[in-house]
Amino acid sequence: MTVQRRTFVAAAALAMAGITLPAFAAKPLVIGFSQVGAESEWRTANTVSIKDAAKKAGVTLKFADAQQRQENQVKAIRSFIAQKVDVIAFSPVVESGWDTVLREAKAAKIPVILTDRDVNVADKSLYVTLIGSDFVEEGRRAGRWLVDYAKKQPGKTLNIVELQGTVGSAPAIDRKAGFEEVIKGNPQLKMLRTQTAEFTRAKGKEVMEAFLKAHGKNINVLYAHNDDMAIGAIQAIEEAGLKPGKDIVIVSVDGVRGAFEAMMQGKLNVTVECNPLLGPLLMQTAKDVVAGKPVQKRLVVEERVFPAEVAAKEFPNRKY
Ligand code: GYE
Repeated sequence: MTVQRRTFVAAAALAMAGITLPAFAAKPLVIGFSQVGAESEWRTANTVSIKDAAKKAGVTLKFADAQQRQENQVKAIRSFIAQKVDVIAFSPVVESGWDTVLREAKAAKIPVILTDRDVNVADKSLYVTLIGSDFVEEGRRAGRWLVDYAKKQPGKTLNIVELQGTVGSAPAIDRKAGFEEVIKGNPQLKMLRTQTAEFTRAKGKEVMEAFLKAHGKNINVLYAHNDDMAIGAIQAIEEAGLKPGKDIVIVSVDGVRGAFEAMMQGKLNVTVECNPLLGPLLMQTAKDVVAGKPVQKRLVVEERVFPAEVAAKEFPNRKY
């Protein structure tokens, strides 16, 4: 007899005797979660949200940090399969290269939920759903803010430098595409340089230093795919003797506390929100999937744009 069957028989016998088993006798749901890493304030908030939500939902969470490396994520997923977890969830560091390992999960009949970032697989049945933001829209929002800003100074050309996120990651690809779509054909907006800084402060500073060395005062705008890279770049701009937020207008994405602090100091002009608090929705979705309930293929979270003018008012409400 299987353990579950034995539990059932025992519970049935007790029920007949008028005794019900306490709720904690039910087997807790086990989720294996492979996180990208700890590259940004956003990521830290995302990890805290997932761990807290698991605790609150009575879910056993097996958490693995991939340190921004796909091979570590593949290893973690294989180990979750070997451990026969109920659900595998992960935030894929890059979009491509997932077919094989996801087929292995499917063969083991373990449902896969994507959080935050998308994968590029031909067979969409390899995952149940993707919970996260619309990164193309975030890029468009950043672009629209800049188009409006440019309108206020007609005739002036604005030279842009761009700090991209991790090469091959969904947010880097999509935020670039959304931004380009909006600024395309605008005679005032010119892309001078674009390069990855891997979503980190240290790299943001380093790459901005190189941009400044090459183009100096010709740079009018910085578009950073996340706040951390913008914050690193702010340091580089200050060290070069320029005023971030004034000499160089800065547009970034995420809306973390660090960005609000920078806006309140007048060093960052706008941040496009990206919500990292995906934990509660992940737990609920995992429970629904295991219970056999239908879930939507795409669950998108609500987000806003925060220009510097509203930073001080909004700061106390920020949860990450
Ligand atoms: O914007 C960035 C993080 O995937 C949305 O990853 C996430 C991005 C986020 O490193 O700060």
